[in-house]
Amino acid sequence: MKQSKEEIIRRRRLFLQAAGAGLIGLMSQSSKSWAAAMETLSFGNGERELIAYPQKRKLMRITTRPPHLETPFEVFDEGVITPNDAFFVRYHLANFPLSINPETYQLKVGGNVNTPLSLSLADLKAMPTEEVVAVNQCSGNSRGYSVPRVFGAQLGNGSMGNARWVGVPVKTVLEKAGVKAGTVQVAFNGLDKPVLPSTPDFVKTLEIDHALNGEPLIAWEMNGEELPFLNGYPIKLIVPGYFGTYWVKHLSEITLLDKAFDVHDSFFMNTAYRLPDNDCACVEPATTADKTRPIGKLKVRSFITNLNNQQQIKVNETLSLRGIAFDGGSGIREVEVSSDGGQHWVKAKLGKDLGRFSFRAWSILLKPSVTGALSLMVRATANSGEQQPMVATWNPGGYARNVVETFQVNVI
Ligand SMILES: Nc1nc2c(c(=O)[nH]1)N[C@H]1C(S)=C(S)[C@@H](COP(=O)(O)O)O[C@H]1N2
Ligand SMILES: [Mo]
Repeated sequence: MKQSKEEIIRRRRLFLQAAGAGLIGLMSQSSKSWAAAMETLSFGNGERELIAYPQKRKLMRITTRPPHLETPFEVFDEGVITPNDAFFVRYHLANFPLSINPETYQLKVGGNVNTPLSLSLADLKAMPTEEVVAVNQCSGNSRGYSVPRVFGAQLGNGSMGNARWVGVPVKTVLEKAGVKAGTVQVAFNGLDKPVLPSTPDFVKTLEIDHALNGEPLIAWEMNGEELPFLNGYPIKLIVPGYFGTYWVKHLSEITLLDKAFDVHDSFFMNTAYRLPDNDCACVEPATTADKTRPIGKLKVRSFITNLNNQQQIKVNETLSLRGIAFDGGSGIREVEVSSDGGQHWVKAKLGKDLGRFSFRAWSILLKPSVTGALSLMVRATANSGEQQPMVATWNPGGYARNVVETFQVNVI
């Protein structure tokens, strides 16, 4: 039965009240954590409570205010598309919206344009749409594995996800507004606000050529449904191939700039989310870089998804391994597995290609012939030629980790 508009709005309010109440309820529950379901990551203080937020199944709670939830790694074995209710959640500012009315929502486009626009959701949805399957990965995904350890949320490998997004290209909207000559960057802002005036707002910028290249989308649909509230309802910026920090949620304002943002304008471009400006984007552990640049494209990565660390497997029995690989948009050329510390590599079979920005499934059959501890390594090579490094590089933010992963199993 089709719901009336009023019913939809009422339900949304109810959900939002539930979200608000949920947050308060959860905060007062921390002393009861002994009773909670837990998941443990393999680094110090890696115990995480599993908590269900509105529209979400139980996810690993990193922080409560603002909510920061990680996807338990088993989810990535369910398929190459990450289900909406299992998709990770990240916010920087505690003052994020708890109530959004889709009827009155407006996206403002202004700055260096011929015609400033104020677009409703209906206006956006009336434009020609595009669809892309793309990975959203937090820059700090896997930060908890940095050695020596670094400041910031101690994330395991679950601050990433892959979804099918539908929306209108940023290019279409900018062209409708009319990009004035001399535009160099485009700034994207969402509805969330700092709690204190001294905290900077979360604003991200793209270079104008990137904003106009047809890839970034303003999306309202995720895996065939409207965006989950905590993933940026009702619209978010999708930047295929780029780290999640650019994927601005609850997108409300686009501003075309005739000069680049400086440090006073955008803390989140000019101070946070920067990498050492050199080829490896790395420095000697526990040092800082003289020069940095904003983080950009995803680096090539791969994981085994159907093995737990220290799992027991049987000698002389065929083991079917499977997993995922992805990169910053050239697509995956090859995935290889090694069971001898990286001396020999066997090519895995690649699964269906859902596009160059998507997770790519892979699988391989292995038959261990001796008992004892076994290290399995997985390494991906992208079409660009980029390959995962065998040794982890280090940077002060613990960003963009992509070392070849090693999985320890016991052959019995
Ligand atoms: N409005 C807003 N958008 C945001 C952020 C934020 O704090 N506020 N965080 C960014 C970061 S760092 C990440 S990793 C992604 C996470 O997207 P998700 O919560 O939908 O998984 O959102 C990005 N977009
Ligand atoms: Mo992030």
